[in-house]
Amino acid sequence: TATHDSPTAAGSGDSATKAFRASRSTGPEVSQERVSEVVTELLAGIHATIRSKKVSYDEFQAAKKYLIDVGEGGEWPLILDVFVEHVVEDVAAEDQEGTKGSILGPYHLPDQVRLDTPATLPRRPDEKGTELLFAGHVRDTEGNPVPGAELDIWHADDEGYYSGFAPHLPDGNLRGVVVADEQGKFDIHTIEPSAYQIPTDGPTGSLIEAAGWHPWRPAHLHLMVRAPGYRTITTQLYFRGGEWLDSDVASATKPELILDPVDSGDGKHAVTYDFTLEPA
Ligand code: MBD
Ligand code: FE
Repeated sequence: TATHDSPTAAGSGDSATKAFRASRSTGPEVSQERVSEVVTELLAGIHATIRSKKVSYDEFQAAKKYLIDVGEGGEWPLILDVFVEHVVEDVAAEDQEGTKGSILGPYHLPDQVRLDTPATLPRRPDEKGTELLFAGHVRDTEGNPVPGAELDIWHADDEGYYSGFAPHLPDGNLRGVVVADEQGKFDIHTIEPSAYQIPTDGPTGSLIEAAGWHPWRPAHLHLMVRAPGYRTITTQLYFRGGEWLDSDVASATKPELILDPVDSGDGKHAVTYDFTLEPA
């Protein structure tokens, strides 16, 4: 039983929309040719579905209402990251070496506290969850250490909520930018997150329910690993045996990204994972 009001879909949607707008003050230059080519094919896909599924006027108007609701609920970042981003990531990964990437998702926030290793992510005095020591090295594709690499890490708490997107959590909770040492080594103390459930009281949740799908992502850590001169890796790490690993609603798991923590005897978990960065 929760000791606080549950975050609402509209509240976290608004926060995600604001965070996204703030991260994108200028867009890329896109040529007229590119806009025409991509949008023409996108529309052709929609037209083909209407024909093959014989979509009715009622269904078309219901879809229009639904898309209006997605915008009003602030859920464009959520629904696009859940159902579309994994394919954009697949395409980007075609020419990416080193550690596998995964989707960014809607809940990254910039400018979190910088911490030298060994680091403990900001947490409440009574933070629930199994303690996790997450350690490893950042190296380049030749195996050389990347001194001072930054590990920008953020994850949900033991109830599956993200700070910045749930009003009962302090700003910056379970978020930080950890700076690796001269050997590229990092030690991060945190807690294991719980699985994440898409809010059921907003448009993304109502689509999932209407279609008879499930709203869950397996428990995960989000990371961006970066260093000057290297291509930034955006990825997520999952937990062996975790529920929903084989049916992530966001289709963002990869076998190479599953951690296997061991019990360090005192009820705490420990795991190592090494990152490989390719030259920019
Ligand atoms: C998440 O926590 C997440 O990582 C993604 C990709 C989408 C919704 C919520
Ligand atoms: Fe997430």
